[in-house]
Amino acid sequence: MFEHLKKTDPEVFSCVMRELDRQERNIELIASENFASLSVLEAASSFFTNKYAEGYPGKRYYGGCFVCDEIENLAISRCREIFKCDHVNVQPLSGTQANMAVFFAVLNPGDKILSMGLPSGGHLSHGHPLSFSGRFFDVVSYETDPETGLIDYDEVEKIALRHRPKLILCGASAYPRTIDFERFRKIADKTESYLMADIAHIAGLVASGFHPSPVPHCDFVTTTTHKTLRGPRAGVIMCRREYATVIDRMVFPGIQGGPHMHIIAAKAVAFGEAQKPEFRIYQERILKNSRALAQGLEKKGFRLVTGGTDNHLILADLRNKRVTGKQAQEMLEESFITVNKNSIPADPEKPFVTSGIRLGTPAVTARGMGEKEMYLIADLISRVLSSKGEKKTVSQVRSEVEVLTKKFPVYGGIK
Ligand code: DSN
Repeated sequence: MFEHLKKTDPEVFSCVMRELDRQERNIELIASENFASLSVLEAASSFFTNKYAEGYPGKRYYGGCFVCDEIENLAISRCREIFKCDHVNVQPLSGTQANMAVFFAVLNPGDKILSMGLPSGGHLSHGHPLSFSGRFFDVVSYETDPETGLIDYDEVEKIALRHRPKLILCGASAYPRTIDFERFRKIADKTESYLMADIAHIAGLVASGFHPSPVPHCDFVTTTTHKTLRGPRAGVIMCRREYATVIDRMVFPGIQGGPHMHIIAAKAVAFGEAQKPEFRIYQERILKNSRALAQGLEKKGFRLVTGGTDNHLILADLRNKRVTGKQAQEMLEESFITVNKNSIPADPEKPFVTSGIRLGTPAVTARGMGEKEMYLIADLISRVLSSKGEKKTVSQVRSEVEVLTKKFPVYGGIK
């Protein structure tokens, strides 16, 4: 593989191979990451890279688009079958672009949005002041309960009634529990707001029926395709039929130019994989592993926000371990375990430091690890953090990580 790159650009080839080595060697616990299949990777690096296809199937602004039409229609129809939605736009380049397209399609600058705050597990593109979403719109946030870490739906309703937002956004990037989309719909009906769900993290669970679907309740659903869904790095918008035209017009020509047809081809592959029975088994294993990792950590004295998990991710509050999220991330990285620091509800630390780490099981599950390995990983994490990253422990854990990851190769040693 990569024999041409090796010859023509050894510098880039070396980076590509060292990144592969890192992914094979480390225990990957970043909840938003995954390992796409080789078929997804092949489609993503295919000849569609060369093609401009501005417009939509059957109505393009360039010649030579008949195969592009076929692949985009295939991605659309597979996605519609999986999520049972009226309309799908598969052109967003990322989750943030998908969110931007929905906001710009139905809101005017200055309109009010109600969304989960970043410290509670919301996302930058849901209204953070430094993101376009916070700059163009008037954002009101709801936070999770500081004690339980759970969404307080009565409180969300009170805030919504007080502010009467034009759009309510549910969905999060660090919320370990099931989201009650039906309850959000009831709130949105009381305030006559649009309801939008961003299911980037849980899309794979929704696709396989392990998390209730927002589709029957929401006007708009956005997602990325590379997290639990295990596809290429990109976004998708689903919406009710009546919004199809405004959404499509806002994606192109509103905020994007030519769609990345190679990535749309890879989305079609990923959606095809998500329709197979093995995908459901994979999602079930993600959940079992997440519960096992949570139990393993609790046994080692870790406090988990919300007391556990219903999905693929865990949020650990490290205050009783006397390390910050930043320190923990760095010590674990030294030990070949990749996590990300994460704010916890009512976090006393700044967002760049934080008091927590977020851990997820999609990637370790994709390489075949099971519950036994999750208990082992909890033990490795505990040893590194208890030793405060002491050199001898880190070196011992590194060797144990290497033994473990060699037993579960990601891409079967391709070179
Ligand atoms: N940055 C992603 C995450 O890690 O959750 C969300 O887009």
